[in-house]
Amino acid sequence: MAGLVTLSRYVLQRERDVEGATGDFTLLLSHLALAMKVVSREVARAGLLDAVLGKTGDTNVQGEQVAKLDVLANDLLIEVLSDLPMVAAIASEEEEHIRHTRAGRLTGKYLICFDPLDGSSNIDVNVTIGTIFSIRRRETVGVEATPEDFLRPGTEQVAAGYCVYGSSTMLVFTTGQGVVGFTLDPQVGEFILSHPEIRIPDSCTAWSANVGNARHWLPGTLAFQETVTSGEGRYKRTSLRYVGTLVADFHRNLLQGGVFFYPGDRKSPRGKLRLLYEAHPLAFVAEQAGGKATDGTRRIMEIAGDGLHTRVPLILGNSHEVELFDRFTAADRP
Ligand code: AHM
Ligand code: MG
Repeated sequence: MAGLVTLSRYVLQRERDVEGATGDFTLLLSHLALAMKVVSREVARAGLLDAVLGKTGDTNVQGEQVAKLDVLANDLLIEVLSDLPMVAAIASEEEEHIRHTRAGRLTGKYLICFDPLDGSSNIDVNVTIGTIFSIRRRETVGVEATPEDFLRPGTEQVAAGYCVYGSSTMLVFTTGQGVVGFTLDPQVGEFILSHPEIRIPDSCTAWSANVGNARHWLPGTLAFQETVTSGEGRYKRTSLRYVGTLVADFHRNLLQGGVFFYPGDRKSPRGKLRLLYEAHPLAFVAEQAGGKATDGTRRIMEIAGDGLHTRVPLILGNSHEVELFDRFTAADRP
């Protein structure tokens, strides 16, 4: 594909190569992209509008304070997806239960999970935030989807990705054939192909973890930290980089090489991050870029959730460091 490749052109082209494709997936992805463009616009002017910045005063199902931008992004995504006949139901970080769509509740073949605004604690201070999404096909078309339809391994995802609202807005996703990245041209209003084939470099440029939790970490995690900060071998030029927005930390490590970990520890044995709309989608992207994702023991993609908001320890990044983490922490396992 020569010249300027927009997201729609790219997906349409890809769909043409798939036998029996109906165009549904193209439509779905372009609507998701539309919602993320609107979120990007709202994020860009967050400091200017009272309606966008700050907390709503509510707490969500995780017991966390809900930011106005969380709600705005959540409502927007639900609204955009609800009229698509190919989408049956939605699971969101901000919704306790699944939401059936208006148009596709019976006939829709896709289930969508998302974290509408990842990195909520960074909204009010103008630091990079993101949206994460995961698309899976359901087996039970013809009836309303149930929560159990969502509690399936990540290997059943047909596509997943994220949008990072940074110094520019970028959409990165996989459909199981590698990872591509599109950068939003705000003047044109289109996502333009900027990263045709993303592979995670096999070097540990950065390690990312909330070291504020180190007092709760188990011995293996501490030993791993010691290795990546040793300044020896592979770690001569390794820096600590932690934004506190999973999407931003992952995005940097994906492009430059590195490892992110939010492990299980003494205080939170299941870690902090959520399986369905944080770990599964980013694990899919990481693997498709040549990296890995585990919970310290198991491949994230093979884990099926036991609840919509199940938390899971997450070790994510280039294969070398993820494997090393798992070896170091093997003795910590019960
Ligand atoms: P959120 O989806 O409510 O924003 O929470 C998830 C975020 C991740 O983006 C980030 O990796 C992590 O929480 C940061 O947690 P901590 O502040 O404990 O370091
Ligand atoms: Mg969030």
